[in-house]
Amino acid sequence: MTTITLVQGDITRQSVDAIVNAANSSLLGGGGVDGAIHRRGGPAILAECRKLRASQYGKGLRTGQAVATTAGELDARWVIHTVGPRYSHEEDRSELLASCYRESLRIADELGARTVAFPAVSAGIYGWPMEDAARIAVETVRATETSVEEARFVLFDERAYEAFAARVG
Ligand code: AR6
Repeated sequence: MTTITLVQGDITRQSVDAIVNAANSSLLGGGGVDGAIHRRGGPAILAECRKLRASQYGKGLRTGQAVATTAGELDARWVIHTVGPRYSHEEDRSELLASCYRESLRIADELGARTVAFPAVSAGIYGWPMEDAARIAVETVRATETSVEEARFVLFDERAYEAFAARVG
């Protein structure tokens, strides 16, 4: 059984086996959580991302997929980079967002990570409404078979925390 826990705060301050990054397909950094992880984690993470681009991911990481690097100076062993979908009013992309959580947990299992911190993927720059992002995140983690013991959602502000708390109950 995976225990879901909620924390309001900065994901780069978490002490866990793996920290999930809301990345983009370039894997070369950006704003939001991505920027914060690379800033605090230092250059080792970006160096590994560049190697991944040069080897398996020449065209970038596809939306809904995940890949791991070391965690540099973060208090974690790995960063799992996943690419959330941009929110669309025309198209239902929920399945791609669910895939981010499933694939991140699958990679965590491959690594042997037991504690994993997640941000609210797609709910910032990618524009996903927070309540719906929280629903998809919590439902997907609950429905995924995994050896991860703790899935810790780390929510930056109170509104995000409340949205997740309403789902976790
Ligand atoms: N700790 C925890 N949560 C955070 C932190 C932090 N340090 N910083 C922001 N958040 P976002 P996305 C929250 O924009 O929507 C990047 O440029 C934030 O308030 O980081 O998936 C990438 O390179 C929001 O609730 O990710 C991509 O281009 C949530 O984390 C793009 O943004 C996700 O916001 C990805 O956009």
